[in-house]
Amino acid sequence: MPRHFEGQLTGGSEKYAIVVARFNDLVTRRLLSGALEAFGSHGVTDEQVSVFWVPGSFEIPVVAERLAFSGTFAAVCCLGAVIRGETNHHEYINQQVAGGLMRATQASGIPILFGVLTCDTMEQALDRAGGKAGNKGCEAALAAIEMVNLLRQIPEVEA
Ligand code: DLZ
Repeated sequence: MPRHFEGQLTGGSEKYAIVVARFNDLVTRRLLSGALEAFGSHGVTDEQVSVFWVPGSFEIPVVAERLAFSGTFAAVCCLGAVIRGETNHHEYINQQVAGGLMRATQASGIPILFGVLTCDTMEQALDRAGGKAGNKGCEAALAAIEMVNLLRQIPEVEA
């Protein structure tokens, strides 16, 4: 029988950062509420959480990377809402944000959670920000706690 490892959903004493985009803040404020509620209901107090606002999703990666390398935070939750407009602007934002966050999490070894909605319509976004399709901010916060607890079980390897 192999040993299984899984991160528990119980917060400890570590600090968490949230990076949230102001663009489409009708949606992102709801994602933020979901994330804060999830942290609170899983043992992470408000004092353990710092929230960093950026203008839009495109600006999330640089701040997330700085926070991940700061040595202060155990995980960084990124929240944004990219909604398809009349141009293909959203495609550039989506690819750059996802790629930037993946590179930063791999380089830092700190979990960076992708709570950035990529939707065709505002209705789809609201559905995923506390509406009928749940709250992706909440899911990002829970994934952050789980990953912190999982990584703690894996010995660090010198590069
Ligand atoms: C410019 C722009 C557009 C068109 N759409 C979105 C969006 O749907 N979601 C989002 O978070 N941000 C958007 N932005 C703003 C960019 O992310 C960025 O803030 C600006 O291009 C300035 O770099």
